[in-house]
Amino acid sequence: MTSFDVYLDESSIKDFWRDGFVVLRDVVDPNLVLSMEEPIKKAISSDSTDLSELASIVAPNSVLSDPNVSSKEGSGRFVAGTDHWVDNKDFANFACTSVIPQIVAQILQSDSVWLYEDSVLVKEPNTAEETAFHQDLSYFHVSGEQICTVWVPLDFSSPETGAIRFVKGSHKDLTPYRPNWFVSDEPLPNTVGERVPQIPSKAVAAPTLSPGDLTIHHARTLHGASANRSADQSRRAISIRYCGDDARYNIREGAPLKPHHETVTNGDILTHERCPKVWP
Ligand SMILES: O=C(O)CCC(=O)C(=O)O
Repeated sequence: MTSFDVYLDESSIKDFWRDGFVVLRDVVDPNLVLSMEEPIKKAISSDSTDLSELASIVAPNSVLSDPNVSSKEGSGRFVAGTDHWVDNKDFANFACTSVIPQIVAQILQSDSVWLYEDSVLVKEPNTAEETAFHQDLSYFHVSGEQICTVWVPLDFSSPETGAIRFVKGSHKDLTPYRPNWFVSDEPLPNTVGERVPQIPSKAVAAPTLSPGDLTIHHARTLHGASANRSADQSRRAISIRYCGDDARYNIREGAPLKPHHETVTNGDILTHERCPKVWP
């Protein structure tokens, strides 16, 4: 049996499967998290996408530009990019060899864990854009129960500064929701499913987090993030998406494809160099 460096208590695993997300405090060395400051700075100054102008979670596929999405008031930008791990060793180590994969193995109750994607998501001070409620699964070309996203903040994040927020228990709703433009609830064209409904504020949990803390949410959990109203504090985060034993490729109509998705067959397990096994 594989042994872990960080053991989670049963209650964290129960919280995840009951609520569709879990908050884990002080589980990653804050120095490791803050060591990603420079790599993030470089990443967002080179190939990233300004979501204020191009509302795209999957930046490499520019089919997502939406003329209906306009920049709202606020001088800050919401900047994002994906798949930095592919050619940056800091991001690769963070996603593949840090304690995060073994934490995910425990939460997903999975013998093995595969990396699906990483994302950098920065809301500069005074960013007016909220991240619209969405369900990650609808963007992913995989199916299964053991699929999740880990959200790791580099800054103190609260509802005033762009904290991630979750619709408690929404992973139990099996309705497939259409992916949206990420800063707008307008669905992506040619996608299938229902539109994400209006979410009553009482259904939403928005934990306050510090570097060293992280959240993990199920791929069906509806979630979004608030605007960053701080005048001087960024909200920088790395999101890493992982799959467990039961995940299989499932190409979703209309959802943006990465090049390697052209070579996979529905029902295949994720043994592809662009979806490396990261645990054990
Ligand atoms: O950081 C954000 O604004 C949203 C993050 C998110 O939706 C995700 O990582 O799945």
